[in-house]
Amino acid sequence: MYRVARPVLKPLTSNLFGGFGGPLLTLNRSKRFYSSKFPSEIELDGQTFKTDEWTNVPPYILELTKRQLHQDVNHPIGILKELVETTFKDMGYTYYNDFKPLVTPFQNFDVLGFPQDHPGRSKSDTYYLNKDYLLRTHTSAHEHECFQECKTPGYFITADVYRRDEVDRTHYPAFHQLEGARLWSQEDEDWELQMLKDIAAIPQTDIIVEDPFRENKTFNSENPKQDYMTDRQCELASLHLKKTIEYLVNQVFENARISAKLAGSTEEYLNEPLKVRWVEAYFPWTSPSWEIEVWWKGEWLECCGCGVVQNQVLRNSNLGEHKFGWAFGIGLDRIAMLLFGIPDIRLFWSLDERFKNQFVQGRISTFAPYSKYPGIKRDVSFWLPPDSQLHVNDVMEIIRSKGGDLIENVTLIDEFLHPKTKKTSQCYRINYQSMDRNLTREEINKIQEGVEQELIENFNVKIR
Ligand code: FA5
Ligand code: MG
Repeated sequence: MYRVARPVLKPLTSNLFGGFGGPLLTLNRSKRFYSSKFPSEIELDGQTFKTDEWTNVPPYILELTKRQLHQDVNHPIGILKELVETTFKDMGYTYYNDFKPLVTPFQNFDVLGFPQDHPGRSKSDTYYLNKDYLLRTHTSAHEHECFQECKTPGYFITADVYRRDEVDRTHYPAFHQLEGARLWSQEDEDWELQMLKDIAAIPQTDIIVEDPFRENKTFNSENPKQDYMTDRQCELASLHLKKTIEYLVNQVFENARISAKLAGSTEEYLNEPLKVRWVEAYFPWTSPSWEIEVWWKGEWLECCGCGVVQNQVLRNSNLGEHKFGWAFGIGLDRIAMLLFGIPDIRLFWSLDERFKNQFVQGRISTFAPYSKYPGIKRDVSFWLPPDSQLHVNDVMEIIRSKGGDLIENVTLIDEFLHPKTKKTSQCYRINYQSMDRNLTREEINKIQEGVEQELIENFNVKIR
């Protein structure tokens, strides 16, 4: 989501956008929406926050902040995190796992150079407790403090992150990221020798790498080197970054392969060499920047954004003029879905013993579905008032708030503008399905009524 600034004034079209987050109806933040329902104070981690016109974090999201799945060594997310940490043991990294999800807009956006009008800052994309506090949307929110505090050449951060987003099999409003970073100093006379040594220390892999941006093609006018670095510094930092991520990806996916084979799987992909490719990207706090994609079971999977850290971030962290290095942020949930064969991202949050008992520390095992319960499909259709502030993510949120994890996915299936009245009509299809039991018509009817009521009260829609 932070790779490209999304268009700001997008007419509502069907919900078929790639990337993370639906279309934006408007970014007008002066108008209040969906905030009348919040109490005057909310509590998180024993702290009290006065709500204001920015408040949009519902109680069920605050509950999720207590789960800390990455700290559970017997949970797929925790197992994956440990696998990465073990991989980089003794290679100069400090591990941070305890950062609380509450951060300031300064930490999440300002210090990283997000422009004021970046869509990521809006209430439609981010959960705010109030104008001064939000739930971090990425682990990069802690780069600033880690750069200040870290005593080793590099660090890794694992944490839960939160985004208002679509509702489907691969999107959940809470997920996990692992951030890595590493620095060198221009003041170190032997910086080049040190970097070459550090690069050589990363174990070789058999992974097939497609990278049109290697060595002397590391940067260009579209994806530039920063002026304060020499060409060589930028090239070597980029090479160390890419080799580090390739090694990480290799260890994770090779481990998954070994486990799958041990479990008796004979699928064809298990014998193909692992393949990755690098594509150019943009993040406000790195330059040059890339993303890595992994070829897995016939598809390119985007799993990590990265780049050479912008000097301004390091200077803001009191590191002076002469440090340089890289950072990356990898999403853990989608990788864990592939590794453990987990078909729906909701399952990570399941408290059902039949889920939890399948996983143990240090092992990548394949999830055995305990049942497949039938789903129920329902539509919600309504007319929007003419100057509506309703964002697709607001509808998603209301449905998620009312239906919880019974919501398998939600799609905007129809939308049109009435030529005479100039009113817009929208229809959302909700698929209800439980991971662990059968649903009753009565409970679904109750949720549907609740969703409609909420839409009427908060957005003045007319149900059709
Ligand atoms: C970021 O969040 C940047 N902070 C990454 C970064 C760090 C860049 C350091 C440069 C330097 P992005 O929004 O693309 O970037 O998310 C990174 C990864 O998180 C994605 O590749 C994806 O694997 C995962 N991810 C993003 N959104 C979701 C989501 N809604 N559900 C599950 N995984 C997600
Ligand atoms: Mg991305």
